[in-house]
Amino acid sequence: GPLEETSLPLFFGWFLSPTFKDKLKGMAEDLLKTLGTLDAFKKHLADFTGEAEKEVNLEQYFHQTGPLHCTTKFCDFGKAEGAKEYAEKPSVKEWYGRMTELTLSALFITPRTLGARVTLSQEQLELWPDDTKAESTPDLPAGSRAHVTLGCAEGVEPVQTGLDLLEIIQLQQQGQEGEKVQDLELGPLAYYGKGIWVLSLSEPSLVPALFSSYYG
Ligand code: 2AM
Repeated sequence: GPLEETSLPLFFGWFLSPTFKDKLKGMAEDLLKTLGTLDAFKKHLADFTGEAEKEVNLEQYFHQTGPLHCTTKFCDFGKAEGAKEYAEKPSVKEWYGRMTELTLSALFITPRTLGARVTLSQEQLELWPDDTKAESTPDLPAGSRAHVTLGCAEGVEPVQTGLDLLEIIQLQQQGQEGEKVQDLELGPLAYYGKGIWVLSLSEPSLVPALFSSYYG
């Protein structure tokens, strides 16, 4: 019936606690501010502008709306493959409405997205969907895509953040460490080419988050 048809959310995920949300946004703003001043960034400005001469204000380049979260399963109100199966998983039912602590291990910036990489614990991996093998990168460990979208460039959909992160992890798995640019306050900053910048957090940030769902 109609109730059943509308019972699945847009997505399931971990929603960051409001207090930490501001801290994380502050970290990202600081990084954007610093990156914009670096000669190394200016050298590769064309990655962002398409033409080397143009200026870019990184602090106004990315936009974010809605609650900060780490998507576990995109359900699209039931239209996404595996949505119903995911909602019925015992681990999903067990964890629903409960808090966990997410580990943020890096911040990344690309010409498309700004995000934080989330390193999942074994327990948290139980909430990761099984269908990730269907993704374009089956050789990466489960949960590689876990992230928080902190912003998207004009015209870019948030789904892109996870794809950008997968690209970064794939480069790292291939043995690329990126070109080390500088040690920032929070850790080393590296450039991976094609406008990809990664700040590895020397001390991972622990974020309280609530496992729940979003109906939009
Ligand atoms: P995000 O997880 O990178 O932020 C609503 O659109 C939410 O679901 C967003 O948070 C978005 O990206 C995520 N999302 C949208 N489409 C998706 C897809 N095909 N696969 C995984 N996550 C998706």
